[in-house]
Amino acid sequence: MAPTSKELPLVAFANRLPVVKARDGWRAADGGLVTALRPALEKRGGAWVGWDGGTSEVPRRVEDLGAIRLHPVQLDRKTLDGYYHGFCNRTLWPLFHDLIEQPAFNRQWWDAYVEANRRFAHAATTRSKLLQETIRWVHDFHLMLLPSMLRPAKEKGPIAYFLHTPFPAPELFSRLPWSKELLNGILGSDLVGFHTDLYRDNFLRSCETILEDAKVEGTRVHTSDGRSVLAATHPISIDAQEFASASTQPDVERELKRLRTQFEGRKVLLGVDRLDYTKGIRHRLKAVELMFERNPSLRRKVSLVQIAVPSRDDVKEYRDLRSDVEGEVGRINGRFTEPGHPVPVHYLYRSVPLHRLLAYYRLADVALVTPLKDGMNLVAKEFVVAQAAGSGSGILLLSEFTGAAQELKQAIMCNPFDVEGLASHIEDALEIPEQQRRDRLSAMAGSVHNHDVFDWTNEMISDVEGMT
Ligand code: GDG
Repeated sequence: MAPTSKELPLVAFANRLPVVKARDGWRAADGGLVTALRPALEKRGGAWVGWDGGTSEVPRRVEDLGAIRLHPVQLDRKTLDGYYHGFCNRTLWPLFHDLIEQPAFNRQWWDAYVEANRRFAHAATTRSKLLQETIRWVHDFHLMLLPSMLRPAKEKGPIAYFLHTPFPAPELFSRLPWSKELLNGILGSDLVGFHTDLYRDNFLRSCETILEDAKVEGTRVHTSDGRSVLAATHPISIDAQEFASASTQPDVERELKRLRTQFEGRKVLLGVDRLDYTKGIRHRLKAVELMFERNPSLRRKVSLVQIAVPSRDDVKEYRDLRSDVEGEVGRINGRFTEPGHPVPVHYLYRSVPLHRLLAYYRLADVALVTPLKDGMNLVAKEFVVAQAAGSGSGILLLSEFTGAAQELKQAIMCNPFDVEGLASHIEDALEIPEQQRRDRLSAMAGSVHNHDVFDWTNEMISDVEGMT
């Protein structure tokens, strides 16, 4: 679709506002979405609508977000519990990740989800600054009803929606008692974006089988109110140039030197994940245990560093996961640590600063990116870019059930459910000749540089621009 000559301002809608309160005041939050949208928001002018995190003092602007206006949405405790902790984290998240855990269905959570989406819509329709013509871009599974709630004000410009998680097959999605409502909510958009063709096709097949009054033709859905909605594949990426340049800064080099001394004489396997059951950490640890069990010689030669960023620890499944992971780490170290030698598994239950994360990326001989299901997985992209920038030759072991596997074809692909196979893949990865490792890495880093996060933003915007 050809862009119109007039560049419309952009209003982003996401669960959270892109700011955090630091000791010395408010600043922009770290995170892929802020990085992705900031240039377009700054260039076109724009605003961000998001939950205020429970504090009423969020400023309307923060210095490092330039002219971007912040529009906080307030949610009372009960609505937040039902909407976020309940429907988002305990219903949609497991359902959209192929039922790795069982989703819970609860009508009060659903009511709270509807109410929270209404509050976002209300925030947009009552603020005079947001009443001008804009591109409205709604993000993720938290706000699936919002596009249709924004639709009545159609003079305000086109609506885009992007789903950051997978979209499940219709056979799974239709188990949700509110599957119709969610599809109709998303179909309030003009453009619906997904990471992969599979997720896009699952969405289209769901529209076809679940909605009686919608007609699917190719990648378009014709709605009963006479509109045509485009479903498109636009895989998210990272700011590759910035990651590459940050990876060789003096603070990273210093940290890397320290880590190389610490792990001298050992090959390093690396896992970096939010502590989430979708990320396959339990299966990964079992595979590492099996590897040590059947290769006693590797016990002094290989270490696993697992960074597990605390996440959703108010949900039982996440607390259980933490205790399983910590039990498994304890068991492996108890079984395989040799007196006078370092432990085989270094487990960090925390978020590390970016320069340290980059040093770990550069240190690793093999990155274990083995989710059971993952919309994209940015760690995989960050790893190959950081390694290539530091002239490394690390191997990426990548689950075939990630969106990233559709792009990073030179990774060693694995099925993380197959623990024995995964152990064999790790053993084999440690033996890959250097030239082959370098060739694989440079092809993958090249593909991330060729399609970075700004391409993603521009493609979504240029698809939706002029669609009204
Ligand atoms: C959702 C979808 C999709 C991790 N540990 C540390 C740290 N991180 C940063 C990484 C990366 C980000 O967190 C994680 O992004 P992922 O894509 O891997 O995973 P989700 O959080 O599940 O994100 C996912 C994504 O949305 C985007 O659409 O790819 O599929 O689930 O950027 O670098 N950052 C720092 N310290 C850490 O310890 N500084």
